[in-house]
Parts: sequence; structure tokens; C-alpha cells
Amino acid sequence: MLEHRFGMDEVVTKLNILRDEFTHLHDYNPIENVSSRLKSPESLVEKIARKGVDLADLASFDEVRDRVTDIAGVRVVCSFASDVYRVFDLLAQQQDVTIVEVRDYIKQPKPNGYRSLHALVEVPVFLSGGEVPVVVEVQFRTIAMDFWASLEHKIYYKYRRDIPTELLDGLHDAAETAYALDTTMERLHEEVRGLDDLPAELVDALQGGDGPDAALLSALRRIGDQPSASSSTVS
Ligand code: 0O2
Repeated sequence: MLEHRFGMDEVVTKLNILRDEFTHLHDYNPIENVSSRLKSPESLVEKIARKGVDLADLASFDEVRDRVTDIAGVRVVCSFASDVYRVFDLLAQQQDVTIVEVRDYIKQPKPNGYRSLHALVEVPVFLSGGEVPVVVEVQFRTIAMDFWASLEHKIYYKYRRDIPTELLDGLHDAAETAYALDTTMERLHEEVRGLDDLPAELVDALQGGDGPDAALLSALRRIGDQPSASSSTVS
């Protein structure tokens, strides 16, 4: 279990470094929050049983590791879905990180509505006896996906996995609403960032008086998207 904690701490450090770099050296930080947890022995035993495996049949801890891949878990909460993939890419491209498996529950949500990007990553842990590869499960999700998953997790355990159908339907609808909110917020965010690229006096002029002319703003943004033409055309 200690090895898993060391591996988990390494991944957390990598993500915190990225978050701090974005906070201090860039104008936008895609990482809202990074948290981690080591599965408790009780939860480990419960998960093995949930998978229909008799603990007595497992001869070593390595066999337990083979069955339960999220002993060390890290969760990264991002503002928007595009940030989820961006942060995943930034972690995946690091030299000492090996991607073992990716499950994209954002593109293919679970039947209950659960969305997150799951990655099993392997990192080397350097112990006194040498290097040990450790697998850590990293879950990347948006704030809205995290909000939904936290509530669903509580309900799941409250009803001991036997959730009434009405509640299941309500949760599924809520997951779709959360996803729609993610999409709208991301579009608004992109619009505001698009405005940042236009000269301030032009944005002020468009937003004063009778309000912004949506068609003109959208045309200007399209021009702004073409790097070579933007400044000369707009001015
Ligand atoms: P806990 O208590 O959070 O640790 P598999 O590999 O398919 O045999 P596994 O390992 O469950 O099964 O893989 P999966 O589906 O990638 O899930 C791993 C973890 O993702 C879960 O761990 C949860 O943390 C989270 N998760 C997956 N599905 C759901 C879901 O429907 N709702 C919520 N709230 N979380 C989910 P644990 O051990 O199940 O739970």
C-alpha cells in the first residue's frame, strides 16, 4: 500500500506543478482542484467481493493489484470538458508517465449518466532497493461532473446500491442537465475569450448604446480567428 501512496503522491505533485505553473505564468488555469485517496483495506476487500472474487483465492497482493486498479486514486477537477483532455495530454506526454489504459466516460457515459475521463497511469517510484512501477488511477472531470458524481456516490451507498427507479431516472436527467450546463458554460467562456482578442475600444463601442450587434460581433470574431488578417482588418 505504501508503494501506491508514493506513486499517488508523485502524480499529485506533477498535477500541482502544472496547476501552479498555469496560475503564475499563464492567464488561465484549467485545473480547479486536485485530490487523492488511497483505498482503505475495507473498501479494497469490498471491491474484490463486488467483482465476485473470493479473497481467499488470491495468493498474493500482486493478484489483488491485478483485480483492483484504483488502489491509488487521483482526481483532477477542471473548469471545462476541453480542459479535461488538455490536462490529460499534459500528464500523458511526460517522459516518466506511461498510459496503461484510458476509459473515456465523457464520450461514452455510463448508463446511469456518469461522466469522467479515467486513465490508469504507471509512474516509477524510486525506493532504496530500486525502481518500482506503480499504477495510479487518475479521474479527470469538470466541476459539474464532479458535483453529480459526489451526490450519486452518496445515494448509491445510502440505498446500498439498490436505488429506486425514480431516483435513477432523476439522476440520469440531472447528469444530462449537468452536461448541457458544461457545454453552455464552455461556449460562453470561449465567447468571452474571443472578445479578449478584439480591441477594447471596439468591444466598448459595440456593447454601449443599443447593445452589441450580435452579427457584427460574430463576424469580427471570425476575422479575429484568422491570425494574419485580424489586426489589419479589424482596425
Ligand atoms: P470509490 O468508492 O469511489 O473508490 P472495472 O475495472 O470495470 O472492473 P472499476 O475499477 O470500478 O471496475 O472501474 P471504473 O468503472 O473505471 O471505476 C473506478 C472508479 O470510478 C470507481 O471506484 C468510482 O470512484 C468511479 N466511478 C465509476 N463509475 C461511477 C459511477 O457510476 N458513479 C460514481 N459516483 N463514481 C463512479 P469505486 O471503487 O467503485 O468507488
